[in-house]
Amino acid sequence: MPRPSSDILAPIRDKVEAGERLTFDDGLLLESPEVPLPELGELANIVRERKNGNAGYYNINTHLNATNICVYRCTFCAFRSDLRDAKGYWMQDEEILKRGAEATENGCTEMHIVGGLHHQAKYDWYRKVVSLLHDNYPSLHLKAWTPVEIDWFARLTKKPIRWVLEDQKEAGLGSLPGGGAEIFHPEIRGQICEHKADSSRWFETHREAHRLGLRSNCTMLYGHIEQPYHRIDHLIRLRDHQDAMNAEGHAGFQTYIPLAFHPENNKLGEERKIKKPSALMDLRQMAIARLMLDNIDHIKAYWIMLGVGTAQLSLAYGADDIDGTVRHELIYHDAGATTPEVMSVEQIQRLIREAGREPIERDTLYRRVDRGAEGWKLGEKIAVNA
Ligand code: V47
Ligand code: SF4
Repeated sequence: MPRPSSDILAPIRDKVEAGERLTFDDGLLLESPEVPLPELGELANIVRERKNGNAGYYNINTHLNATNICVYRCTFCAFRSDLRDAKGYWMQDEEILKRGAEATENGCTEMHIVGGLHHQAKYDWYRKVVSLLHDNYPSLHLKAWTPVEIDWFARLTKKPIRWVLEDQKEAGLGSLPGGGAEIFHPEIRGQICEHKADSSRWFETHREAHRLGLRSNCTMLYGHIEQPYHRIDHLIRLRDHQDAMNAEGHAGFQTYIPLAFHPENNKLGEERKIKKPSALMDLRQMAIARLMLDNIDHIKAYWIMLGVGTAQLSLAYGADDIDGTVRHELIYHDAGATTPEVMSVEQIQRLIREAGREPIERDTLYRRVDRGAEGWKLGEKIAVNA
């Protein structure tokens, strides 16, 4: 028996089926609690399957947070430490190299590198983190530094963003991760991360990176003090940026990752008594992103943050990608995530298959990865329908 469709979504359903772009007001309507979640998921799934068919991408990766000591005090952050805190650490070369060796032995294709802005670290140290790893483990793709870090490097060196990116590229930087975006709208940004790179600096960094031919990701931190219109504003700013880059002939963002606020061990969560977003909210945000971000190829479900069950369900709510095997993650575990430390390739493949999708290993730049007895090699670039 056909399920009755809610009238509220009818105009949006027509647009989605016709491949038409959704407006800011459409986005607000999608945010309305009256919209039934299964219907939202069905719509997002239309876009997901149009773009990425039945593929469920994953990668084999690891994280490196070379220091947690940070000059900033983002109120949502449970990872940072002060200079004199017992929890503070600052890795030396041997430890960084050990992580590179471990990643290579474990068959990782990617290392995700972010961290604190250490009061005493000079720019050369940050450059060395990249060059050490790149020179010793050249097959490892280094997805490193958010615009918050690139902006900090520009301050340290008194050079433009473009110079920093060129210099990092020369050292071995492969692409930029999506962090530091939080919520762009100044009504919220000023309350949660007052001093670090603002939204215009965040976009400037990605613009310069895209113009240099680097790919990057983007994120949004939701489920704290923001309202639905802040979230839709955020998604539309990302979409506008992608349009502008595409118009210049640059490929731009590869993937969007919605990040659910984790309220433990941080000022924002504790003072405002905020609860972690529900799985329903997580799925809603995944689906809304897939519907609004019509010019971004991939939507990633970050299982470390969502939990394994919700990440699996996300594959029916707009996501086409599960990040990743992951190892050495700190940002979410410090903020109360109870997910495991690492997932095996077999587990991640099973999770994708159980969701009815076909598991495909990709590298950071969305090329197929073929594994054999002698290790891994890169296959062709994954095709995505517009
Ligand atoms: O920018 C920090 C967020 C981000 C908390 O590009 C928190 O492939 C929730 O950007 N609760 C860093 N979120 C993580 C990130 C990321 C993760 C996975 C893949 C990729 C990618 C990027 O984590 C920060 C901030 O928005 N964050 N603290 C917290 N308590
Ligand atoms: Fe520092 Fe990043 Fe934490 Fe902000 S989110 S306090 S910049 S480590």
